[in-house]
Amino acid sequence: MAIESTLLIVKPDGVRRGLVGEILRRAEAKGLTIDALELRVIERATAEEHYGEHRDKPFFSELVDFIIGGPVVVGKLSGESAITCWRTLMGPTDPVDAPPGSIRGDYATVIGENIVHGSDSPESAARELKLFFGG
Ligand code: D4T
Repeated sequence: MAIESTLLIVKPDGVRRGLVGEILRRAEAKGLTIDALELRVIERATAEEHYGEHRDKPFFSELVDFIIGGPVVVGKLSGESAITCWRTLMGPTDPVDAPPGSIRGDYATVIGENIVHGSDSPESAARELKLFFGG
């Protein structure tokens, strides 16, 4: 158990569908604190670095085009075990596997438009928070 911080992104599909308030409500209701929050359009170079681990995957260019294709909300969520708590609230990457009650389970059907992002480890969180908020 430890106080952690994690990167939240409400992806372009979540913003377009008017889900920002609902997603932030769920994070706050869980007990996580919003330490930073901003609406922005992600630059291509930032998106390519963020998704660097997927650079060789067949879906990489589609993934980058999608995440830069409209405004997103980026945020820093903090709290006890914030990384795991936020991943649990989001549900599994593929919405088909996501249980009702999770964000992806309630609002998404396809893996390419899965509404939200959350860092998957302390190392990823540190890297991603630096990339989006400068540390
Ligand atoms: P992100 O990073 O977007 O929150 O997703 P996850 O952390 O839950 O999952 P990931 O890194 O494995 O995938 C990143 C991103 O790529 C999309 N994706 C993934 C896709 O379009 N097709 C695929 O086959 C996979 C595995 C969805 C999320």
